[in-house]
Order: sequence, then structure tokens, then C-alpha cells
Amino acid sequence: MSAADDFAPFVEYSDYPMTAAFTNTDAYWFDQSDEFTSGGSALRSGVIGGNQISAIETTVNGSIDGGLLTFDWKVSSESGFDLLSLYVDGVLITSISGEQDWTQYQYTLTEGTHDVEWVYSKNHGGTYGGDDAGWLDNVNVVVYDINDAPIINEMSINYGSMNVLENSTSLFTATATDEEGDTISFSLSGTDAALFTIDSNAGTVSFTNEPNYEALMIAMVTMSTNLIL
Ligand SMILES: [Ca+2]
Ligand SMILES: [Ca+2]
Ligand SMILES: [Ca+2]
Ligand SMILES: [Ca+2]
Repeated sequence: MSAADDFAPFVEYSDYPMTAAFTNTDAYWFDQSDEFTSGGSALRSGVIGGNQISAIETTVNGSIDGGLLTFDWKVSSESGFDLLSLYVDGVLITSISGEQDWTQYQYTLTEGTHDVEWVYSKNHGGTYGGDDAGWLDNVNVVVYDINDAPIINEMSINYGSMNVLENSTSLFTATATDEEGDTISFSLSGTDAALFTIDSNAGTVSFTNEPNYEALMIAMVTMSTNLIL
């Protein structure tokens, strides 16, 4: 039986594609139907001895806005020494041990790809408690879909100071990007905004009136983008 086949029974409610793999481990998790919270079966950690681990992992791919990982887990072990642990990207998030009946755990995933791993591990020596195992069921990832504001390309507006010819109103063109590819509109604000004109679609900024060398001026303006919803 492949790792993916083993993993399938307990991701039955996930709305996000996940595949499973066994990491470098001393015993594989296995599907069983004695203990579960959904779908009639769940995974149980493999039988291990002192200083050994039984681990299973999945990869959550390409979530631009992050997501929420939820799963049910249970442990019956030597309290404080033989642990069922969650790792995300190799970092220990939390562990349970002793006699812990099924509980749901939630973890917020940041954007991008993440490696999620569950590890049942035993300390040195042969002491054990309860059933000496961990269980895992109902793994689910809900991907967030957040409409992010557009981001102005700093290089397109951050000129510090500009030299502008007399008798010309042309200045520069602002650019911006939007994560969802939404239509972007540009606007100007600030004390001196009336001195400038911006094309709300093209981002082209110009003086409202041609500057005059005999009437030097200093002007400041704030640029922003707005979503057209
Ligand atoms: Ca299940
Ligand atoms: Ca132990
Ligand atoms: Ca987004
Ligand atoms: Ca957007």
C-alpha cells in the first residue's frame, strides 16, 4: 500500500489537495477503524521502541493568502516523555502526551508552501504508558482568499527630486500591481494635490499648469491606489 493510499482515509473532508509521505521513520502509521472521528477510520502511529519515531507528513502547496489547518488527534502514552507532535516546516508547534482523547487542533498557515508533519516519538528506555500510540483523523486545510490592496511600484514614483523642463507638464508614470489582477485606479491627495493631475487609469502624473522658472515652487503630494469594485 502506498503512502498516499494510507493517507487518504483521514483527509476525506479536506477541500484542498494534499498528498502524504512517510518521512525517515522507524515505523509507518497505519489505517485502522478502532479509533476515528470521521469516515470510519483514522491513522495510528506505528509500533516503535525507545528513541524511535513514527512520522507522516503532507505538503500544502501554493496558498497565496495562507489558510487554516485543522485536524483531530489523540494520544495514549507515557506522559511527558512519549509525545505526539505537530511540526510545520520542521519547527515544533505543539505536542500532546499522556491520556488525551480526541481533540481538534487548529493552526494558521502563512502564505506559500508548507511541510506539515505529525510525529509520535518515544524517549530512551522501554517505559511506556497506555496504548503507546498517537492517532490522527480529519485533516483539513481551508485556503484563505483575501482581496489584497494593490501595491505601488516604488521605483515608479520614488524619484527623490526631479528636473523638469519649463513649458512642459509631463512628469512620470506610476505603476502598481495587484495580487488578484484587479483593475487599478490611481489618485492623488495632500496639500498640493491640485498642482498635479493624474490619469486614474494610466497612472500618468503631470503638472496641472506648466511650471515657470520665474515662479519656482516646491510641492508635495501623496499617491494612492484604489480598487474598482
Ligand atoms: Ca477518518
Ligand atoms: Ca518512554
Ligand atoms: Ca490575495
Ligand atoms: Ca486585489
